[in-house]
Amino acid sequence: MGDRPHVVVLLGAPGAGKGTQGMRLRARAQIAHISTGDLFRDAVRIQSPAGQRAEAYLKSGQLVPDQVVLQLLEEYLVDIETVDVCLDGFPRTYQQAIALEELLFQFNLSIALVLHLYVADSIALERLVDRGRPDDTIETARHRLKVYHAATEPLIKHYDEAGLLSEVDGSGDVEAVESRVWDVVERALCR
Ligand code: B4P
Repeated sequence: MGDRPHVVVLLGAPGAGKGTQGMRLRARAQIAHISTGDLFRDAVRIQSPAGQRAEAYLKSGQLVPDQVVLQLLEEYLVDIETVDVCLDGFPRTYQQAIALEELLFQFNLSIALVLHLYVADSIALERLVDRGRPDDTIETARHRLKVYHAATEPLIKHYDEAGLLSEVDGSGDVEAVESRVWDVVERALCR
């Protein structure tokens, strides 16, 4: 790939710490951080058409339909041509993974690393409930974990078979996780 920008995908359950570590990576590696969760929360706040379509899904802990996710993402992915990018919370379904591969192909890019941040459900639930965002009630958080296991977890095997997967333990304090994440990213991006 020569000097082409790198694409890093952060995969993990809700509460695994993808957002937390994505922000740290942005600061540490001068890498663009695109969080689909953040994009949707902003879209809901300003009540854009995508936000109006996504609102009920976010509230109930369902995945936003693939078509809406892809429409929203398209305008943000223009950056991908020029800088290294960390995708946080995308892809979350097999269809999204295929759409991402097609998009990267158009830009002559490919995924450098899929980092699976894993934690036990009990830890994820505790973190989410402690955070207390509107979609962090115990019922919604449990449902989001269920959706994760059904729709997103199969991507781990998909990326493992593609030789792109690295597993990182997301338990412990934020700094300890950051250091494990950095070890893997540093190697993948040859920093
Ligand atoms: P996201 O915004 O992606 O939310 P998340 O999975 O809950 O968060 P994350 O894993 O990033 O946890 P965080 O670091 O914040 O998605 C929200 C919703 O958006 C989804 O349910 C879905 O409806 C929709 N959506 C998003 N992307 C989509 C897509 N591609 N397709 C369809 N729908 C989509 O950490 C959680 C808490 O733990 C924080 O309070 C943090 O401070 C704490 N924490 C983190 N690391 C810690 C550590 N090491 N120790 C202690 N606490 C820690």
